[in-house]
Amino acid sequence: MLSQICQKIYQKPVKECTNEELYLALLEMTKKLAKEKEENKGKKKIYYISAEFLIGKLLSNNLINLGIFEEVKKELEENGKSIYEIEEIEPEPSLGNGGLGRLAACFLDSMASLGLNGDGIGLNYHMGLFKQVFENNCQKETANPWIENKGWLTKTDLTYDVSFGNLTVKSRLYNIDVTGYENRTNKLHLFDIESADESIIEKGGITFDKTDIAKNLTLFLYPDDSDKAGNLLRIYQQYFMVSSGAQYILDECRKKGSDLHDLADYAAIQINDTHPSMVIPELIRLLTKEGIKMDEAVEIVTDTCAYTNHTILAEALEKWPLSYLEQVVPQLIPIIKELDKRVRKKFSDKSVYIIDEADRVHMAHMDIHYGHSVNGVAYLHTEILKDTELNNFYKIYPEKFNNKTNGITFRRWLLHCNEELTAYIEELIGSDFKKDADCLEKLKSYTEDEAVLTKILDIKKNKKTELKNYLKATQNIDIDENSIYDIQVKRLHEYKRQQMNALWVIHKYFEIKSGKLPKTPITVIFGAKAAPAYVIARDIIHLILCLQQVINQDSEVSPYLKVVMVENYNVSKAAKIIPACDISEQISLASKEASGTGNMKFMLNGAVTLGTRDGANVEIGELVGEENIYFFGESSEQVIRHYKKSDYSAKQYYVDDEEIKKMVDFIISVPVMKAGDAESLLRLHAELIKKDWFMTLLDIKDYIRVKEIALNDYENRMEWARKMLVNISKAGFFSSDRTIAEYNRDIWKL
Ligand code: 26V
Repeated sequence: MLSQICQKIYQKPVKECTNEELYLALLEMTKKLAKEKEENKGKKKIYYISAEFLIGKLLSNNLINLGIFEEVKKELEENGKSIYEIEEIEPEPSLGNGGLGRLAACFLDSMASLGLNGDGIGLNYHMGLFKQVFENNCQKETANPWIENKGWLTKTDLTYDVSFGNLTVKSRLYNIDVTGYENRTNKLHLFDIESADESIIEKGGITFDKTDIAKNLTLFLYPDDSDKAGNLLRIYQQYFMVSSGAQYILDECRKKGSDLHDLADYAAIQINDTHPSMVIPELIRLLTKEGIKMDEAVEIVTDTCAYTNHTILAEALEKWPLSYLEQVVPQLIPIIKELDKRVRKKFSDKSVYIIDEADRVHMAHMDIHYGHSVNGVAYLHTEILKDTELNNFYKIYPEKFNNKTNGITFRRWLLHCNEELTAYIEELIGSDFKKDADCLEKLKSYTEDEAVLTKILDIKKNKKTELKNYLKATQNIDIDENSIYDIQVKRLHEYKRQQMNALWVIHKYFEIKSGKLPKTPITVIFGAKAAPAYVIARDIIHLILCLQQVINQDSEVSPYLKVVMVENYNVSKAAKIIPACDISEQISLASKEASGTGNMKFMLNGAVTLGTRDGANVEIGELVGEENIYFFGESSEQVIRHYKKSDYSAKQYYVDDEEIKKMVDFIISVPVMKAGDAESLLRLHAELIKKDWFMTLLDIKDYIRVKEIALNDYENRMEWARKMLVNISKAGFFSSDRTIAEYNRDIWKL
């Protein structure tokens, strides 16, 4: 197939083509095949509207979903070419920050794979999330362009006007095909502003005039919002997305025969966190413009929209000052005020008002009152929403609340990233698990089979060697494939507690220095980006990079302990790192991680979790059993109590415990200060002692204790392999196919 295309485009055989030429040929071929599977049947469609779709590279995934990956790989091999080298050419679209955006991408894959009529709606950021480089042991941000003349994006003729208080802009629709696994093709609709101008970005960097909306609107994902101009720009982006999306949805439904009174029979709109919340007042505005009365418009929109909450962190729940909204979207103000008035008329409890006493608009409150469903993303998370954070809403609308535990697409996070494990699983239990993830349970019957356990260990070893080679080639770091790979990769946030893992590294360093050597060497691997304006997060990255330098250069310690901070952690790096992991670090402060999805990817690839009873870790624990997971630390109830009583004092732990004091003080010790920047290290040191809002010192001792048990257990290779196999066999529940089937059953009803 490929050879014909190469002949046609380049008039030469595959073996004479460059990798770049082959990439473009495969791109064209894939797009054509995807188009043939395009369907738009079914009266009702789910529109998943989200500010982020962290889709990552698409080539291999599309080939897998179209069922031609093996064939193409073979044809390339026969011509002396490698699909793995070709996929490196594809630029990576980083249209998301982390879990929330990657979840949206997994959901699109599952909707198409289940044959659901479902599209994504978002923004066509030209740069996406910044590219991270390390300089002087610090994170530096650079621009990350991904759009090329020839790529996955298809420009359409569809344009809309979007009006703001001070200007009207033209939005244009671009599409990306979403191929389902041996199923239909759906679409990701990305809106862009016609007048975007990349030349306003400072060369190589990520700074630009934040006030020049007509030029900057879609340049970056979540530009720095540490100042007013940044916040206003976010509101511009959000409204641009929802207004374009709402016009598109209404047009499409009308074309299918809707008279708009029956919109909810044609459209289900899932609001992914509060970033798209303005879609509610915008739809009401558009419907009333069409002559529908306010009461009915409110009812129609409520029946159509549903809201997913992805965090309980108060600082992450969006509350826009009314004055900002008045400036950017004055046309929505009468509607938002009317919605708030209706709430005030019905309820006396001020905590459920949309506009608070400080004249801030609580976006989530609007979603809950004027959507028909509110869901959390893991069992524990939903319970906490109901019991504490959103309890006042739960009391009003118990029937709206439901849980949808997150999931991941096995096509990317097993079939694509771990072909060897996939092939072996297929050899053992057949290929049904690719479409019905629960079939992985069949692996349970092999937990006593030493040949199978040995093979599982062999595959892991191969993946570890591949990662070793990759890190050598990309960062010139040497690690030992025979060491234990202990991995924490995710966004950098204090609540995720990378700083606790760093303190553990310090603890191990002391042990080794004092002659207490680990039986098997340990490689601690981190990967994380910090939001540019998040100072303490940057300080934590700085500390890890300093530890990497100090420890790896210490010949007494480095044969037993290594630290690696992977540069520019993103989706394609995740695909290389996750299959190589032995111990999966999921150590957030209990109650703070809504779900986590990395935890699921690691488990599926045979890593054993070391974690707190937080987010979906709780469900992982229930599935695999206590003997196949390492839990530590205080429970979410205990943590919530500490916050309520304000009785946690980091200082007390620091003063009372010699060992803790020694670990924390190492941050400002001579060798670390020599490797790094004193201001940053002193700030982090002080933060840990004086504030430590996410209670690192509360759990550090138990973390050290339980991690030691895990490291010891690793020595019994067969026992460990059994744990790995149990984890893989129980991962089926975390397929996003299951999650999406539940959304459809309970919320969308397609
Ligand atoms: C956003 C922000 C922005 C301002 C600074 C602090 C802060 C802290 C957290 C967030 C997270 C926003 C929402 C989010 O990404 N949630 C993630 O969603 C994943 C998919 O449901 C879930 O697995 C993660 O646990 C959750 O953190």
